[in-house]
Amino acid sequence: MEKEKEKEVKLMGAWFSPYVHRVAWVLKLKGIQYEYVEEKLNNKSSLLHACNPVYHKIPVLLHHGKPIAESLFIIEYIDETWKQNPILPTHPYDRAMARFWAPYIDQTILEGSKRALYVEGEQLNKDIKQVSDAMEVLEGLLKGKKYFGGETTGFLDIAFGWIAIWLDAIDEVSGVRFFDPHRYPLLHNWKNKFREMDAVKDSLFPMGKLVCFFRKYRQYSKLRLSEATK
Ligand SMILES: N[C@@H](CCC(=O)N[C@@H](CS)C(=O)NCC(=O)O)C(=O)O
Repeated sequence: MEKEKEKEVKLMGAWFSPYVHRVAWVLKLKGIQYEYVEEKLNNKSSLLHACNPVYHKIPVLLHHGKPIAESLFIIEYIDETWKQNPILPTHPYDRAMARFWAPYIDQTILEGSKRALYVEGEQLNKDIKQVSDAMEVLEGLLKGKKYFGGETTGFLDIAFGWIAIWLDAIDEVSGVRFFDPHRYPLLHNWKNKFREMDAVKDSLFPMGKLVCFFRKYRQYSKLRLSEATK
């Protein structure tokens, strides 16, 4: 019966998306079987438009045909639906903090470092400062802990996991060193441990593929930006 229920899970995503991988990591950590559907973001399917009519973005999780959008909400939904290997902290205070920091890091580090791939001048300096301030926050959150979740990985480890994989590729393509291991030694240790987790190890792809993707993204975004400012 339980197995039948598990088969009803579908994840719509794109291979390069950190938001999608974090959902896939949770599904793997909990041992939930699911079907993965790769979306073409330059030619989105009618299913994606129907499932996420507000943002039209991936990831979308379908459970028994019901769509859920936004990666952090999807993770909470999975955690509440399948109780094994809990992801969210148990204490209400820790849960509130996890819910506070996860979107903050998306808005600061994820969006800021991605933008640094194509902006220049004052905006680039602003983004570098925004990312490095938030990296300091992360280093602080790890003080006295093995993982963001404490002794084991939890919601914030999953939410920040992309940093352990994507940021090196962004550094290489942007030419900005966002992740300096000497400046963030705790984060550096955490990164190595995170990449070694079974659920994560299985989903790693060659760094060259991501670097190539970001090079194209950089060219495309620079072109769009220059056309918009003409
Ligand atoms: N806040 C969203 C962000 C998702 C997101 O930005 N997805 C990107 C791919 S990495 C997307 O679908 N972009 C398509 C678009 O913007 O049209 C989440 O956490 O799920």
